[in-house]
Amino acid sequence: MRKESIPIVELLKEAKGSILIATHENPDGDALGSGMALYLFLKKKGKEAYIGSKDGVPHFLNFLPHTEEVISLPDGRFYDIGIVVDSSGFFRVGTELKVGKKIRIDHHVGGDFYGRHDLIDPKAPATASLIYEIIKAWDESAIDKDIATCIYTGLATDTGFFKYSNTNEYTFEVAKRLVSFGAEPHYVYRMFSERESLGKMKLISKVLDTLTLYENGQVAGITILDRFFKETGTTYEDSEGLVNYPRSIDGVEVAFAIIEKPEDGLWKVSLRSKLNVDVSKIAERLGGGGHKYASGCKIKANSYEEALEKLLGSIRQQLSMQEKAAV
Ligand SMILES: [Mn+2]
Repeated sequence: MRKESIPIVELLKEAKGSILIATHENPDGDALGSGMALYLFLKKKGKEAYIGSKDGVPHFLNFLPHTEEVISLPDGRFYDIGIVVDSSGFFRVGTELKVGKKIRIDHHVGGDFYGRHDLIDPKAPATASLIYEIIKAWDESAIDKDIATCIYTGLATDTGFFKYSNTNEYTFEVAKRLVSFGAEPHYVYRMFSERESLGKMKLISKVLDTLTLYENGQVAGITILDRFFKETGTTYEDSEGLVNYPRSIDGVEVAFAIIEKPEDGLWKVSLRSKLNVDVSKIAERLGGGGHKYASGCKIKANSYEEALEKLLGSIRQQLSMQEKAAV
């Protein structure tokens, strides 16, 4: 458990002006859960706080309390303090923001640093657990059912509901506290995981048809073409989490999903590792980033084949480097 003082707490306690909390584009459970929890807490403390997301609130997170208050970014306003959560930098917001002081709260390795008020801990299971530490260091008694639900959602979703390697004693300690403050594990699971549309199921069916193994079965990938969304009446946010299907295959070490984004002229890649391969290195070589077990990048390419070849090239490089290091 964290013992040292947290500089961001002192800064926020003294803050007089407006504070914008921004999530990364296409927010996941940790980004929005963390952001909402900090937003609700700061408002409770009498601060002029706002929360914004470039892509609004996805369907699978619209059960979080007060999400109707999320601002669609950019909104053209100036904020005295900007806090980006669960992101390796403000560029991950996906749009330009006008903010005075910049602060980052995150658990990704590397990324941009804005000064001593940043709170970055790659050992934290989720950004949500860092938000919990901030609130605990300030006034834990302010955690009500709504705030607990938001933090719990970040922690639960980033750990695959307490299955991934970032699940440890500390993860459960925080989860236990949150449940004691009113978070309901079964409710969060049901709302997050069991409200899929028929279209999403049809999308999964199409996507699983593309499943391919590479490198003697060590690598598995799926492809999500833009037309799949159109044919099934789904949208980009429905692709969230599909990369877990290739990862679940026996013998696979690296899983990826490659998603066509024609409006941006690029291919978005999500990477997952099962045990030993560091997929953050694979993503970094292609201009992206992340953690050892989960990372992502965007590839500019003229064709699917070109994008796939670039991706596989970086994957092969990582596999052979790690094989050599293991000898
Ligand atoms: Mn996260």
